[in-house]
Amino acid sequence: MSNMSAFTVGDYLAERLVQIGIRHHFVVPGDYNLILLDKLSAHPQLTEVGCANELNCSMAAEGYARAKGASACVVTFSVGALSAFNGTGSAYAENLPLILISGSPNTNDAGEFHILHHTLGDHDYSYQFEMAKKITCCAVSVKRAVDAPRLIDRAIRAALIARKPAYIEIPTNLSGAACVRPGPINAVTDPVPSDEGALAAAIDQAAQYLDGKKKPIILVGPKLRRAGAEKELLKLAEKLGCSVAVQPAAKGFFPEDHPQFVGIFWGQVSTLAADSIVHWADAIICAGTVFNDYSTVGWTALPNIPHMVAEMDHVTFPGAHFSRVRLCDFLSRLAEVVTRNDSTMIEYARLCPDPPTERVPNAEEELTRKEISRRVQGLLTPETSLFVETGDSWFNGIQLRLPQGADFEIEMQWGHIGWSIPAAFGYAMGKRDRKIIIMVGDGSFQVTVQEVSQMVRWNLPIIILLMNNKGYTIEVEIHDGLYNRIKNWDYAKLVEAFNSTDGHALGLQVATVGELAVAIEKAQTHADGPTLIECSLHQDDCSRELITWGHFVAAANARPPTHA
Ligand code: TPU
Ligand code: MG
Repeated sequence: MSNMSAFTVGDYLAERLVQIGIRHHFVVPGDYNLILLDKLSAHPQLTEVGCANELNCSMAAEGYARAKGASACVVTFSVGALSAFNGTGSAYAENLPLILISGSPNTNDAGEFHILHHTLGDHDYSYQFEMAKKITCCAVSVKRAVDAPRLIDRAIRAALIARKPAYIEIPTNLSGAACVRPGPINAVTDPVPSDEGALAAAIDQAAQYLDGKKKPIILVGPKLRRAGAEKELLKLAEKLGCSVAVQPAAKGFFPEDHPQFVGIFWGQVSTLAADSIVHWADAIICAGTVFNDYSTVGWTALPNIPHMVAEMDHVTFPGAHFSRVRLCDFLSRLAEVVTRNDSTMIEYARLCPDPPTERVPNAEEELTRKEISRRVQGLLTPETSLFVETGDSWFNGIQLRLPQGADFEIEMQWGHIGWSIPAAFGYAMGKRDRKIIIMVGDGSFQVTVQEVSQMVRWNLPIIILLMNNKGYTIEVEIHDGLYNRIKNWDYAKLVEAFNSTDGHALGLQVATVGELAVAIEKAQTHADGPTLIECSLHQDDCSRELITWGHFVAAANARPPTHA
């Protein structure tokens, strides 16, 4: 067999990616990764998806991991990888196993003290690997083909177990080097089971914690889905019969049409009075929660009673900690031992707000944020996946009522403006049957707009609702200055520029209630490409929640140093 047809390092990697369920790999080519790209795309089950730049490429992979459970982003050395680190950071913050793969210099160059293109111009080529270690759960740098299987398997396994990104660096002259074939994939994918002793002890402790408590409540956080524990949580909730509040980044992880759903809990900007019932409770079962400055509204909404926190692989109580307890095992075992206590539901029925009365405006009225939300609400079906971007879109999206089956995607921990465009594109490649809607602000859209061209290229009927309030309004509400004003664009025309001679993007501009209605109708029938609806809004037309939240986050940012 000639060396060209032998099984190679690149083939090994391709096979492993396919075995963990990846069907698309997101790429930007460069001479350090070209051979690797040839090998990956030669795999019959892998489809190469080109992106316009590496920032977007990494964010597209981040979105694909949301849809498929794992993803791969393949870039060239330094000029590519350093941009892709941003989406990798997002995957770390958002608990998604994104495999970042970078080509790197020929193995001979370091020893020969060559100066190479795309590098810092020094003789040390280890810096990218060292940087990658900080933003992944496992970084490996292949130096010899013989090490590749072991290192590739180690990185992929670490990512899947930790639900974090991993980094694999492969020199340009090793991707095509001969390599052994992979063994069974179970060795890479088998989960680490709970420790039986720790699990049993944690369940005992939980029973003790709940003993004598009269008003238990469940609070669901963003790590619940990443741990694959949504069903188990539902089982526990129904057994206990208590109220279930959800953190903003976990919206949709507990069905919003369920009678026990009591709203999104984030302090003063909570929906459906979730804050009142959380504050009334005397025991909080936290499942996959993240209390950061945003979800606690500038530290004003931390639960102030001792609570237990079940994390992806451990549980912490006031006074006790148990490692190697998987969230799904803990929740389903707890469901078997708890006794029903629906006191928080009885109280919630007393205090929950009545549904708001809806005003239907006339067609000729000026378009408002409220009207856009009303229209998006009407678009939501069980097949919808709604992406909401950093900005007032977070607050508008969180207010919506999700029907059963509708999916809600938000990147609240990393909070990179522009994330929603490439992430929704990547997600769409992984889940072609979903009806995808993006709510995004003008400032965010300007960051990653190029990836609309991939939606055009792949004929994806994604609906983009662009809230054009002509500025960085979320920043205005935190701290205003001239820097929050941005150049206005003709967004509708811009997306149609991506069509060139063969695309089908539709760009529409609306400024009245009636125009929005017509545009939405057009978008719904436009099946062979994306539709962008540019919604013209008054600069000050923003949600009550954004103003309140911005006020408290600004106060948290402005705390003077406690140590001189
Ligand atoms: O609805 P609105 O006007 O708040 O949204 P828009 O227009 O998208 O503005 C977002 C403004 C914004 C900035 C500039 N939100 N957060 N930032 C800070 C920021 C800067 N750079 C990145 C990559 N991410 C950020 N979150
Ligand atoms: Mg804006």
